[in-house]
Amino acid sequence: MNQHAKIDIRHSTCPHDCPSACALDIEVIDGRSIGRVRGSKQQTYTAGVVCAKVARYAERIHHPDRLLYPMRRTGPKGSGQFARISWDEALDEIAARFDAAEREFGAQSVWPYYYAGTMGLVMRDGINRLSHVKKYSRFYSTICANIARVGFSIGTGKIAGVDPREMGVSDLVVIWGTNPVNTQVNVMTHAMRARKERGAKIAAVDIYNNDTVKQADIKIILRPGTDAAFACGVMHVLFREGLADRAYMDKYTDCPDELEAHLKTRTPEWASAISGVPVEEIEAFARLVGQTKRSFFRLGYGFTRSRNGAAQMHAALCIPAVTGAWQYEGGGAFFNNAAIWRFNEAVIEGHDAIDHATRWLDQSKIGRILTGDAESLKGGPPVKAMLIQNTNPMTVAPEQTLVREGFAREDLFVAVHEQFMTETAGMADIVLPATMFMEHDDLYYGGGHQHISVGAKLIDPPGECRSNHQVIQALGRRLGAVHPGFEMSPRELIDVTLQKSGHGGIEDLEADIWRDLQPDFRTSHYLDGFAHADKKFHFKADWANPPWGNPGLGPWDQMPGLPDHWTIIEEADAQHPFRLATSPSRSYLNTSFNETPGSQAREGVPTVMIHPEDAAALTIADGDAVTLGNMRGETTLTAKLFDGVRRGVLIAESIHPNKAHIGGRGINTLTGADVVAPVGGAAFHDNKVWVRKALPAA
Ligand SMILES: Nc1nc2c(c(=O)[nH]1)N[C@H]1C(S)=C(S)[C@@H](COP(=O)(O)OP(=O)(O)OC[C@H]3O[C@@H](n4cnc5c(=O)[nH]c(N)nc54)[C@H](O)[C@@H]3O)O[C@H]1N2
Ligand SMILES: Nc1nc2c(c(=O)[nH]1)N[C@H]1C(S)=C(S)[C@@H](COP(=O)(O)OP(=O)(O)OC[C@H]3O[C@@H](n4cnc5c(=O)[nH]c(N)nc54)[C@H](O)[C@@H]3O)O[C@H]1N2
Ligand code: SF4
Ligand SMILES: [Mo]
Repeated sequence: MNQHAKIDIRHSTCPHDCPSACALDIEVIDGRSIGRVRGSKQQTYTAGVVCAKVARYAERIHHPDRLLYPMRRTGPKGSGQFARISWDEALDEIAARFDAAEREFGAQSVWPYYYAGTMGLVMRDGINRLSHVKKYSRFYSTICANIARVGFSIGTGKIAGVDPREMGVSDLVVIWGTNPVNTQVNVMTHAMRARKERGAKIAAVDIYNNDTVKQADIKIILRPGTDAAFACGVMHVLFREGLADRAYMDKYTDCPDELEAHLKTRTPEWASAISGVPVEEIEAFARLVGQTKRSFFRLGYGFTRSRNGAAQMHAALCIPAVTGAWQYEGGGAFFNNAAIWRFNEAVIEGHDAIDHATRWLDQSKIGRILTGDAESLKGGPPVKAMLIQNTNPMTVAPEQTLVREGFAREDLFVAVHEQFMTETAGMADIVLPATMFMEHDDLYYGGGHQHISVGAKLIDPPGECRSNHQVIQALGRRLGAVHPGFEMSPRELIDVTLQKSGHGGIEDLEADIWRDLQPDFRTSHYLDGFAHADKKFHFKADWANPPWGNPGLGPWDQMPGLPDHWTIIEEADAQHPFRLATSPSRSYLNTSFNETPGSQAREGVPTVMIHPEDAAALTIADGDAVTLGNMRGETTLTAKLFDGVRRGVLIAESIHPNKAHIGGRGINTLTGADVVAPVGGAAFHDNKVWVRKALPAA
C-alpha cells in the first residue's frame, strides 16, 4: 500500500454462516480495496473480537482465483474445461434450459438450490421468490439447524433465550455440544469475562478434547450421541440430593413429578454405562449446576448432528428448568435467537406466490434426488435443471457417492453462481461470478446474539461479478416471472422488509448502525411463562406438534417424550467398530475459506484423530495414510494420534475439498442422508466406520 493511500474505516457485518455475525470495522483503501478487518468495539456482543480468517479477509476478497466472468462448460462434466461467455449468453441459456425442462417434465423438474454462504436476507433468500413465482420445486432446508431448533423449541415453545451477553455475569458457563473457539469465537469473549471478573467456572461437554474443552475448568468427554443419558444422570442427582428447585418447577414446568419418577432408574451408574462419563464426574457436575444459581447453558449445534439429536438438545435443556437457573441473571439457556427478529420476508421470498401443492425437496437428500430416488422425489418428475447459489453440495452434502453420480448426469443442467471455482461449480454447465458482501447491500441478523444491521456496498466488484439479486432479477425477466420483488433494488427490498417487520426503514437502521433487539429480562428468562399455550416449560416433548419445521419426518413416533437416551444412533458393530464425527475446523468455515492461503496453511491436509491405543492395535502410526469406510463409501486421509479422543471414536475436522483427500473422495462420502426425526436434518457426527491402513496406491 502506498504512503498516500486514503484509508476509511467503514462498518459492515460478517455475512458468513456463523452465529456470531460479527460487527466489523473495515479499512477501505482509496475506495477500491480493503485492508484489515477488525471486530467493532462498540457493538456489545462482538466486543472488538473477530476470528482470524475474517481479520485477513483481504486475501479472500482480492484473491487471484476469484471468478470474474460467466463461463460455459466446453469439456465433459467435471473436466474443468470452461470458456468465457457474456452475461446475456449465460442468462439466455439458463432461461432456455429451464423453460425446456418445464415444457418436457413440468415446472417441478426445476430445483433452485441454495444455502447460507451469505446470511444476508436479500442475497440468500431471493432465490425462493423465483421458485415460488415459477412453481418450481420448493427447497426444504435441513442441512444445518432443524434438529437443534426443534429440540430447543419443543421445551421452551420458541427459539430464543437468555441474552448471550449474560454469560459475562454468570458463575458457571456450560458450553455444550459447540466448539466456539473454532466456530463462534465471541462466546469465549463473554465466558472469559465471567471467569476473569467473577471467578466463574467454564464447563465444556463434548466428545473430544477440542480447543474449547482445553480452555474449560470442567471437561466432560462423552461418547457421541449419549448426551441425553448424561443429562438424565445429572437430573437424577439433582432430584436425589435436593438440588431441584421445586417451587420453580411447580410454577413454570409441565410435569415435574412425572419427570422425577421417570428419572428414578436413570441413575449416574446407568448414565455412566451409556455415556462413558465416570459416575463421580456426573455427580460432581450435577452438584455444581445444582449449587450455582447463575448457570448459563450455551447449547450448540454439534450435539444435535445425530439421529437422536433433537432429543439430546431437549434433554440438556431440561437441566436449567430443574435447577430453576432461568430465574437468575446470568442463568438459563441459549441456543439461537431466531424468534426475536420477526422478519417478514414476504417480498424477498414472494410468499403470495407460494403454491402449497408444489412439492418441496429435502436439501440434505440431494444425492438421492439427483439419482432418481422416487421416495425423495415424492413420486414427482426427475430434477432436470438447477440454479445453485451460496452453497457447495459437491463437498458439504451427505452421501457424496450419490451426489457425485447425480451431478455427473449428462441430462441434468446445472448453473452455479459462485465466488470461486468450488467443486460444485466444477460440475456446472454454466458458471456465474458472484459479488462478495462488501460489494453489495444486504440485511443481516445475528443468530448467536441480538443485533440486526445493514451491510452496505463498500467497493466495486472485480471483473463482471454480479450479486445474487441481479441474477435472480435477470432470470425472472427472461422467464416471465412477475412479482414486485423482481423490480426492486436490494436497498428497496431491505427497506420494505424492515417496514413490514415493524423495524422502521432502512435509513433508521443505518442511522443506528445496528440495533439491539434483545427482549427485556422477564421475557428472555421466560419469567412470565414459556412460549407454549400452557405457558410451561415442557419436560414432556410433544414431538408430533413441533413449534418449528415440517413435522412427521423420520421415525418421529419412536422419540422419547420425557428426556431419555434414544438408541437410534448408528452404533458401532463388528464390521464398523468405530464412531466418526466430522467436527468443524477452525480456519475453514464449511468449505468457505478453502481457497485462502492463511486457512490452507493452518489446516494442512485432511486428518483423522485416533486414540494411540486404537492406532497401535491396528499398527497405524502417526502420519500414516488410513482409509475409513462404511456402507456409504470410503475416504482416505492422514492419521493423527491423539489421546484427547476416546477409544473407538474418530474425529475428522472438516470440511476439506474432496480433492485434498488421498484418492479424491471427501469426508461426506461416509455421512448419511437418512432423515433425522422429527423435522428432518443430517446426522453429520453420527457415523459408524471401519478403519485400516491405506493400501499402497496401485
Ligand atoms: N471455523 C468454523 N466456524 C464455523 C463453521 C465451520 O465449519 N468452521 N461452521 C459454521 C456453521 S454452518 C455452524 S452451523 C456452526 C456450528 O457450530 P457448533 O455449534 O460449534 O457445532 P459443530 O461445529 O457441528 O460441533 C461442535 C462440537 O460438537 C461436538 N459434538 C459432536 N457430536 C457430539 C455429541 O454427540 N455430543 C457432544 N456433547 N458434542 C458433540 C463436536 O465434536 C464439536 O466439537 O459453526 C459455524 N462456524
Ligand atoms: N462433514 C460435515 N459436513 C457438513 C457439516 C459438518 O459439520 N460436517 N456441516 C453442515 C452445515 S452445518 C452446513 S450449514 C453446511 C454448509 O454448507 P454450504 O452452505 O455449502 O457452505 P460452504 O461450503 O461454506 O459454501 C458456501 C458457498 O457460498 C459461496 N458464497 C458466499 N457468499 C455468496 C454470495 O453472496 N453469492 C453467491 N452466489 N455465493 C456466495 C461461497 O463462496 C461458498 O462456496 O455444510 C454441512 N456439511
Ligand atoms: S467469528 Fe464468525 S461472524 Fe465473526 S468474523 Fe468470524 S466467521 Fe464472521
Ligand atoms: Mo450450519
